[in-house]
Amino acid sequence: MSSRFTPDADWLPFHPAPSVPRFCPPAGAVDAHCHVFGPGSQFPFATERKYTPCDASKDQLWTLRERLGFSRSVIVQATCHGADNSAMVDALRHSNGTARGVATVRMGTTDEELLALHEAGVRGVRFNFVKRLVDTLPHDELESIAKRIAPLGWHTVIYFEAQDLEEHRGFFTSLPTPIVFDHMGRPDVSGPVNGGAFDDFVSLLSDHDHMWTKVTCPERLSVSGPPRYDDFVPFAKRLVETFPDRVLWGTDWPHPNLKSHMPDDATLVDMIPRIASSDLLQRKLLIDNPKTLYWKEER
Ligand code: 0GY
Repeated sequence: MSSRFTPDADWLPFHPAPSVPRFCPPAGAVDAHCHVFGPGSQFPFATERKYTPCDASKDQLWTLRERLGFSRSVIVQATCHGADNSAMVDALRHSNGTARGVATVRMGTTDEELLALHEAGVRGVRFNFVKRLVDTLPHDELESIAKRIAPLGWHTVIYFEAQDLEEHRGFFTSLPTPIVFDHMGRPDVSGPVNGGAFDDFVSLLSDHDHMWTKVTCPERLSVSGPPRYDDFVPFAKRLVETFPDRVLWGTDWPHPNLKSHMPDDATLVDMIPRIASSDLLQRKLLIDNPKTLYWKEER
């Protein structure tokens, strides 16, 4: 069935045939940040969305995962689906326990709906402060959502941009759950890795041991660009080495909103040994840490 949605004119589709990475992830490795889009014919995109993507189905995600050498996925609700988590939940339900999810929840979400999300494999909510993606909800609404999901043992995933840290810092520190920041808090990786604005993000994590970060998105953050994304490396490496038990890695497939290039996903996997240089760091990043948040029952 063809989608009734036409992707934005400047939308770059994901790489059609990624290479096999040179780096071989350890058995049980988790891609802890990826999305599914639609298919739009089955799971319509939200009316309030800020972009219309191409379809990127669960089956395409599983194919990519196998090609890259990963065993498990964490599917993060993307803003193009608003608070309708059906596509993500459908993927979880068809994953045979190999995927967990992060949902978008609203004030109107009932307790029964939260329990159904949990039963499907959701283990977190996502709060998004990136203005080009969403009309952000007020802090007090988000706070009451966080209070409701805390008893389920969930965490809060936060997507914000580095220049907005001061505005939201008090809110972040007030939340009652573990917090996971997307994409290292989106630093300017053309700036200094030590002694500049990035220190503020590092201090936030140093001061709060319930805060975690994803060391993701060289393809989004790098100024020096593909295929090596050299400028991204020292930032991710600093976080992996400073907070080895509080970092997660993911592909960000199918890479929403990239306007300059679309990565071969294997080049992203090949960055792992450059940011996590020992077997131990790689094991924590790819297996132990995601287990702590998403497959707690196995810890
Ligand atoms: C990402 C990044 C982006 C988009 C979304 O939910 C989303 O729409 O997350 C972005 O455009 O920076 O994490 O995939």
